[in-house]
Amino acid sequence: MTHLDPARHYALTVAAVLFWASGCHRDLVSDYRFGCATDEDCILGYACDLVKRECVRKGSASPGNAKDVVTPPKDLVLIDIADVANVTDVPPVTTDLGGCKPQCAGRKCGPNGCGGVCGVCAPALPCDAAGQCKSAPPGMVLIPAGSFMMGSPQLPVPEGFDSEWPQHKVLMSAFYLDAAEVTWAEWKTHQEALGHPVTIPSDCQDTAYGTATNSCANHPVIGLTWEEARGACQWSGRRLPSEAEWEYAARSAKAYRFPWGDDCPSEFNDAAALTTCSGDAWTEITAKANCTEVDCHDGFGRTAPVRSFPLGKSAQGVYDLIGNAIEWVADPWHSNYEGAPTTGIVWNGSSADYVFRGGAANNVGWVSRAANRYRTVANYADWLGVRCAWP
Ligand SMILES: [Ca+2]
Ligand SMILES: [Ca+2]
Repeated sequence: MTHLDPARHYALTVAAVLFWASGCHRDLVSDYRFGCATDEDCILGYACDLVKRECVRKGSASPGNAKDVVTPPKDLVLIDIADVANVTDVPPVTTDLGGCKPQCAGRKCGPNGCGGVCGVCAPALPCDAAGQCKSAPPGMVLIPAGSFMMGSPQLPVPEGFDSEWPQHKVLMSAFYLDAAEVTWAEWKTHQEALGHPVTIPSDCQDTAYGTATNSCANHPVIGLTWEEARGACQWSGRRLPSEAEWEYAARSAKAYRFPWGDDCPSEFNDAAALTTCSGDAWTEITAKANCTEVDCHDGFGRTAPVRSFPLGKSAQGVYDLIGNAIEWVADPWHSNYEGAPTTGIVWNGSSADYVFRGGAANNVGWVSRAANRYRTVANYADWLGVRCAWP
C-alpha cells in the first residue's frame, strides 16, 4: 500500500466518490479528474465542460473540477482508493451505495448485501437467518469433501453385479451423517410427537449370544417403508442420504469394499456376486458387522444394539453401515450407473422402486459388500431401517 499524506488521500477519496456517483467511469484519467462527455455523465448540480471534459458546478464563474467539492452527498460511501495508482480493474458500482460496506454487524456469515459474504462456516455448516453458523445435530459425524470411484470395476477382474457398473468418479461435498442407525427409541419419540403410539419390542439381545428378552430401544428400528424412513429424518430436520453419499461414507475416498477396508472373511465369497474374500472367519470378538451367524459369527441372531461393532466403523466413525438394519437411501432405482451424476446429489428418476444399502442382520456376508445395490417398492419394510444425513 502506498502511503499518502492525509490531504491528498482525502482529495483522492472524494474524487473517487464523485467518480462513482457521476457515472464518469468510462475513462480513468491520469490526474483523477472526470472524463465526461455529456451532462448526464455528471452528478446532479454539475455539467460537463466539453473543452476540458470535466464535470463543473453549474453556474460557476470559474469552472472547477470535482476536487472543489469537499462534501459528498450523505448517501454515498467513501471508497478507500488510497492505492488508486494501482487500480487497474474498476469494480462495478452497486446500486445500493449506502449498503455496500459490507454489512456484517452482529453476524458472522452469510450474504452481506454487496454480493459477497461476511464470512464462512466450517465445512457443511450453513448459516442461520441471523448470520450465525449452525451446529450439526447431535450424533452426526462430518463426512469430508472429496471424490471416490462409485460402483465396482469390470477390469482387470470384474467384481459385483452389472448394476454396479460402470464404475465412475463422483465429486462429493462435505456433509454430516448419523453415526448410528435410527433406533427404536428415536422412532418412538418421533411417532408419539405426531400422535402415533409406539410399543418398542422387548425381544432383543443386549449382548452377543445373549438371550432375546430385552428392550429393543437401543436397537435399529426396522420395518420402515421408504416414506416412513424419509419422515423419520425430516421430522428432526435431517434428510435421507443420497445413494452416492451412503456409498461414499461406507467406502471412503479409497473406495474400499467395506467401511473397515477390503478385508472380508472367506465366508463372504459368492460366485454370483464375483466376490473375492480371503480373510479369516470372524468371531464374537473380531466381528465387524452383524449379518447371519453362519457368515459373520457375531453372536447376534437378529439386530444388535447400535454401535456394537467398533471394529467395523468407518474412518469417520460411522457404525453399522454394514449389517444390522439395511438402510433406505433417497434415490429411486436405476438399473446401472450409465448417465449417473458425477456429484453426490440424489439421482432422480421415474422408477417406483427405491434403493437400500448395506445388508441386514438376516443377510449372508456377500450381500453386505458396500457397493451392492438393492431395490424394492417404497412400501416394503421387512428389515429396512434408516440413518439420516444433514444439512
Ligand atoms: Ca448376526
Ligand atoms: Ca446398517
